[in-house]
Amino acid sequence: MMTCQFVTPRFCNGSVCVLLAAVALGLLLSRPASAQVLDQANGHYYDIIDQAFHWDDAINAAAAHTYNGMQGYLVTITSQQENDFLTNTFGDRAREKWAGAFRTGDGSDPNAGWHWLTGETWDYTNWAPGEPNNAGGVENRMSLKGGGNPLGTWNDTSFDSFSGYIIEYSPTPVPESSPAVSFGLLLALGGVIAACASVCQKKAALLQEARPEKET
Ligand SMILES: [Ca+2]
Repeated sequence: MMTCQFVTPRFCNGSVCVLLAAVALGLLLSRPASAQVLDQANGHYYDIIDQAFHWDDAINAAAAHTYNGMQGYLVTITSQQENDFLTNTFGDRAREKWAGAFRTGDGSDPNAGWHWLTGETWDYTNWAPGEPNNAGGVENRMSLKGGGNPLGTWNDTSFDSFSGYIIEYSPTPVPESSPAVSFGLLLALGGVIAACASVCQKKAALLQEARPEKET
């Protein structure tokens, strides 16, 4: 009897095993290859990742990529030329992909308070019709809009949505201590402190409940 290294022998032997192995290999080979592409206009390289992350996690995932000594970061789209390059290069794969943009403020004006993670100037936008709308009062991150909208248009969405992302690599250093980045870090730090305080309060309450009454 043939054995199969891909699934347990109980469910797999003979021709079934060969078929499943071929399917597994086909799925592996059909995955889009990761490949950096050069935008001749600005000298930057780009890559696109379909695996979905929360926005905050996508920042770290992008930073874990390197190419020719350049560290990746979530794409910053600062011109019509760059936006067109991305949509022409990646086509529909560019839909619902994170970019490195976030909004500060209370969101009463969804167009106000946007920043690039790199600290680059926010003076180009390509919002989809009706966006940004801060739907539900929770949309303060930016991703490329999904199907049913013009390709390459933008949407504000919640940071805890799941999306793939586009990586950008720049041969020149990305500013690391710009006001926008510092503010973003302060926001993140504030969130961590608030979360820790909440956990500490809950632990204190549990300890209080668990503490036996003093004998009198
Ligand atoms: Ca929106």
